[in-house]
Amino acid sequence: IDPAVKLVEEINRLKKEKNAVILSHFYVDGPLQDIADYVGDSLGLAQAAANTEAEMIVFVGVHFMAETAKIINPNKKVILPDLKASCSLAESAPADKFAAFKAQYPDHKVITYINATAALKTMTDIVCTSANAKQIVESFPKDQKLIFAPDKNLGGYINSITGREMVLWDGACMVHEQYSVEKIIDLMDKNTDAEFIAHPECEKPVLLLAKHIGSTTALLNYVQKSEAKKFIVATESGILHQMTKACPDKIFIPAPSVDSTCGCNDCEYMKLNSLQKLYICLKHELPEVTLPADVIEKARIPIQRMLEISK
Ligand code: CIZ
Repeated sequence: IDPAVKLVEEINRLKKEKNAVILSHFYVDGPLQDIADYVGDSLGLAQAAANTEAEMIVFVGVHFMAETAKIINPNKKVILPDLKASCSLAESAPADKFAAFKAQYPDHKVITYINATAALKTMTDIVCTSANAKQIVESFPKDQKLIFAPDKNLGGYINSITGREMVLWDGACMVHEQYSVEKIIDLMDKNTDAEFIAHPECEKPVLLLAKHIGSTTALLNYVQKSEAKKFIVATESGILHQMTKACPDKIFIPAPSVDSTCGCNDCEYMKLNSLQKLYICLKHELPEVTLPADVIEKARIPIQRMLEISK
């Protein structure tokens, strides 16, 4: 890219020229959140994708999110800045292995966390996000047997608050599995005025320490409501950008990981996005997310069911 190119200006110009909408996830870097038409969590972004009148969707997040936007909008062009922006949760549940797993439970319905491939969604009764997982699970009668995939930590947490005994697929998010209980306790001891808040993708010992557990949107709402002035936050560090914007006078400390040298609070896939890549992607309308028509047709059903329930 010519260093003289003013990226933000150019991105905004191209977006207008091409009638595109930019949807950014809470976990991408601050400037990529600030340039978006809509910034949010997977549920909000799926809703925004369902409601947009733009001709092209630029998804600044990870691949499964762009796939979801494509499934909802099969006739629109959906592009994302880096096709390699994957998700450890989505990768943890390959479709063939999941099909064999599901076959062992023929009388179970399948709830799939949105952090999954389109192929997995074709084998699903309903999709959920962390913002609506409890509501989606409770939309089934109590005696309905359920499989929850792919996040065992979120599934286990929902089991614990609903009293259900969903069968859990053995998947996890590599960012949320990295937190160190010992270091969090140490940090809490040193910051007794701070509240520790955590995302339900964290492991149970971490969740047991938390004053509040919730999706990114729920955590963001919580820090605005709480009287506390300081928070230790156990989720991907991108959300701190919105928290700081919403509460400039409060202090947000990223929860420490087991290996503090690895920058584990960052999702390496989310962080593949950059303003440069966004500019190139908009300019050349590449890379594009495409899916076979039969996958779109089958995967749309459980996503639409979720959107109906979450209106
Ligand atoms: O649902 C999402 O977007 C994710 C990955 C986390 C959250 O809680 O928002």
